[in-house]
Order: sequence, then structure tokens, then C-alpha cells
Amino acid sequence: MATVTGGELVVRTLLGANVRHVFGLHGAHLETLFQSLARHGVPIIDTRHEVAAGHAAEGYARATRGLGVAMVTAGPGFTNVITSLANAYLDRTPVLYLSGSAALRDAESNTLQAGIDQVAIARPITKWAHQITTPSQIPRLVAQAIRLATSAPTGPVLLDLPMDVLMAGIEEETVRIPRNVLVDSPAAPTAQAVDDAIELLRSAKRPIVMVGPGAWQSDCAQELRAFVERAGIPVFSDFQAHGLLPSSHALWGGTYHKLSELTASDARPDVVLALGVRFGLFTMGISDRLVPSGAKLIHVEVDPKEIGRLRDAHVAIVADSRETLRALNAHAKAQRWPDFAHWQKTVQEAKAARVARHREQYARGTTPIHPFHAVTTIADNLPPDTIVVGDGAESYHWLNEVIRQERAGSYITHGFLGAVGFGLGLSLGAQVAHPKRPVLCLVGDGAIGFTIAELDTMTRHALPIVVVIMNNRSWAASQHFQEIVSGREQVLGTRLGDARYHDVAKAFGAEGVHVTKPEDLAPAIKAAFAGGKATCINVEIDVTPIPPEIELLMARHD
Ligand SMILES: Cc1ncc(C[n+]2csc(CCOP(=O)(O)OP(=O)(O)O)c2C)c(N)n1
Repeated sequence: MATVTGGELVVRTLLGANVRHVFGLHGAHLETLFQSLARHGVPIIDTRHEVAAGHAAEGYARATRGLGVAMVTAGPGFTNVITSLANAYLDRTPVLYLSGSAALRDAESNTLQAGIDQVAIARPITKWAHQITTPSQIPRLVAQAIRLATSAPTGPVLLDLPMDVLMAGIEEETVRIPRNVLVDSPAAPTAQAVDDAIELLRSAKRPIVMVGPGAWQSDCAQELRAFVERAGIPVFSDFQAHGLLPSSHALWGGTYHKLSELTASDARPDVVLALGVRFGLFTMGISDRLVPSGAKLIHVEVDPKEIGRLRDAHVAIVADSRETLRALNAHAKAQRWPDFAHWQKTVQEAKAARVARHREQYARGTTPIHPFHAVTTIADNLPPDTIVVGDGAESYHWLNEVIRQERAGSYITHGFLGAVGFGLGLSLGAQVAHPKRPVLCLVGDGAIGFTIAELDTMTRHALPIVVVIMNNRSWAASQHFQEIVSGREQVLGTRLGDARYHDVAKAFGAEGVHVTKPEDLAPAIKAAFAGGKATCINVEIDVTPIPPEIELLMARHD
């Protein structure tokens, strides 16, 4: 009878769940996985740091709404990926982390890369963490892990794979590889809840729809558009849901922060349909600067824990956003909707006024380049359908002012962990998932330092990602915080030097471009996308200005 290794069983089960790429960094503990993946033609995108492999798996999941897979070796390989686990956990990103570990027979023997309980460390930052101890149980447990990761509310899982379990020989005929690993059964709302939601929306004077990560995850672009066009309700979005309603659409109000423009008492939303929204950081907590405390809330979320967390819901619907929109659409057809034209105009005028104010307020054509001018130039020169990854801190807040997208899942940026330095990893995953789409990674000069060696991964795997560094020689968000809280003379540990990041890129075989003058930025971006090769554009920008979103957050603490 033929025998197969434990590693082979892991890979066969992954294939049954449509896994087509795996991100990782080698270690002897993982050798059988590497060999089996290669035998089955599954590309391994090998990174220069495990955290980048983890972030790449997150990027893959976020660019596809599917599962990302990362494999890391025992001990330091595992500890290096922890930031990614935490990031995926807080963002509910479905990633399967496979960690190698010491052979079971070597337990408590001071052996290599061992002696820490990886499952115990992973448990509070995963949906499920488990060590497989019996080789024949690998298919069942890998399938269970994938099912858990990809079922709502989605999230990361970790399977710890001892070296002797992975290397064990198992008689092929004695194991069965599960089929139909993935479950697709989204929860639908009750008829009563749908009635109540429609009634509340029809009674509103200034209703809005807010779309959050749950809406993006439910793939509801078509249903969302049909509903808001019928009802005439403006839409505001967080980053993950950006593009669910195209930015060019007349009902598009902008990202959540644009709600802060609607300050007049007769211009504040009175009813909010929150689809897959997770209230907190991105809605400014319990502050009512974005969402008025008096607004009546219809909250649709797959995770009951999110409902009522910071806002009481008048109508609480524990369900999938797309299923709910389908039910709302079926009901909405039979209704007469109030004329919200005046309200729509108010929203559009507020949005336009913000842009006009910024164009007026922020210097153009100056050296060093004003960050608003830099992000405007970037946004204006993106090829159609670009996936944008936003890293750094102030850098992505500037970008939020100008980014426009026509398709969901195209703006991948910070979640609740706020871990700067994840951008290059996320970009790798997004580019592997969508080899034909352009990918741009905007990153601070602080953030790039964490994983700059991933420019090498991009080069080796021919991933033509365009990395733009907003180089202000500073951890700018930190420096500005210090200046405000402790005083300008107390700035310490937050300034950076005159590093030639573009030369580092060249050393890794990528293109490197240094931009110091405003007029050189647009041609550099165009050339980078046309070049079809990983490129790092190091842009010297002014450190002084603070992005409006951060000013708003700071004002909250006055
Ligand atoms: C991993 C990690 N370390 C530290 C911080 C704290 N922090 C928040 S913003 C920031 C500065 C980021 O600087 P940079 O990447 O240059 O971006 P910029 O603010 O200039 O856009 C730091 C250090 C963090 N959020 N994440």
C-alpha cells in the first residue's frame, strides 16, 4: 500500500478547498509542506520575513473575499507572524496560519525552536487554534479550520503541525480527503425586521446608508446599488467597503469622515442603515461628530457582538448584508419613497466644498512637495482598476481625502490594530491574487523600514507593485502627536534621516526613483506602471501639514 506524508495530506485538503497560493518562509519543520505544494503545482510565495507572509495572506484574502494561507516555521517563524495574526483577528480576515513545531516526541527536551506553547499564544488572537497530534486526522482538522475561518463572522485560525506529524507516513487508502469544505449559507433577516427597516427609512428626512467591512464581505455591490437608487439614499463607506458603490455615483457621499461636513442642524442624518458596520475607531467611537447620537439606527451585522456595542439599534438585524439588501429590495419595490433630492444635494455640496477647501488651502507646486498635492497627483494618475494599499499613518489619511474607486475590495488599509508596516506584505497578496490588476502601495518612510526587504520578494516573483514612499524624514503621526501633547521642543525618537530607499530598491533588483520636485511625480508614477516591474518611488514631502482626518481626531481629545 502506498504511503503519503502528513504534509501531503495537508496539501491535498487545501486543494480540496480551492487554495491556489501559499505564502511562507521555509524552516526544516515545514519541508514536507514545501515539497508537497511543489508536487501539486501550488506556487509558494516565499517572503523575507514571516510577518510579510502573514500580511500577504491577509492581502490575498482581502483582495479575493476568499481564504489566505500562510505557513511559518517553529519558534521564531511563529513569533514573527504574531502581528499578522492579531491584525487578521481584529479585522476578521479569513487566514489559515500553518505553524511548524517541534516533533511531539521531543517535547520538554530543550530542542531547537521549541519550548513555547504556540497554540496558547495564538488562541486569544484567532477564532480557533489547535495542534494536530494524529497524522490520520489531518484532513478532517484542516477542513474544520478552513470552514471556521471562512464562515461568518470570518477570522484567522492557526493549525500547529509538529514535525513528526508532518513527516509521518500514512497509508493512502486509510484516509479520506473531505469534499465541500467551504460552506456558503449566509443568514437572512426576518420579514418583520425588513418591514421595520423600510418603515423607518421611509419616515426619515435625511437617511444615509453606511457600509462597512461586513457589507464588503457579503459581496453586495449590485444589491446595494439597486436599493439606494430606488430609495434615493446617499452612501458613506469605510475603507474595506470603499468602491461598493462606485465613487463616481451621484449617491456616493464619501468615506465616513466626510459625515463631519454635515454639521448644520438641518443637515445631520436622522436615520442610518448600517450594513456590516463595526462602530468604533472609524466612526469616531461614541463621539457624534460623524453619526449623530439622535439618529435612529438600523444595524445589520453578522456578529451579534457588534450590535449595540456603541450605539443602540432601533432595528437590530443579525444577518448578512447582501441577504438583507435582497429582502429590502423585494420590499422596496412596492413602496413609495419620499423625495430625498434636496438631501442628496446637501450631501454632494458638502463633499465638493471639502475638496474645494483643501485645494485652496494646501500649497501646490512647492518643494518639498505638500502631502495633499502628492496624494492628489497619485490618485489622478492611477491606471483604471488599481488596487491601492494604504500604509503609514498620516500618509493614508491624506490619501483618504482623494481616493476614488469604482470597484469594491480595491482599497486595502488599516483596521483596528493600526499596525504600521503591513503594506508591502498586503500588496504582495493583492498582486498575487490579481496578477493583471495594477497594485499601488502607499507607505510612510517609517512604515517601509519594517519590511523593506519585501522589495526583493517582489523582484524574485516578478510582482510589478508600485511602492510610493511619502518621505517626510519622520514618523510623522508620532512626531505631530508629540508636538501637540509635549511641545515642539520635546520631539524625540520620531525623526528619521535622509535614507535613500530608492537605492535599496535598486539593490534588490527593483526600479528605484527619487522624486523631489512636484512636477516629477506624475511622470514617475506613469512610468512605474508602464514599466511592469516592481518600483519604489521615494517622494520627498513636507512634514509640517497634518491631515484633516487626524485634526478631527485630535480635536476630539481637546
Ligand atoms: C507596528 C507599529 N509600531 C508603532 C506604531 C505607532 N505609530 C503610529 S503612527 C506612527 C508613525 C508612522 O510613520 P510613517 O510610517 O512614516 O507614516 P506617516 O505618519 O509619516 O504617514 C507610529 C510609529 C504603530 N501604529 N504600529
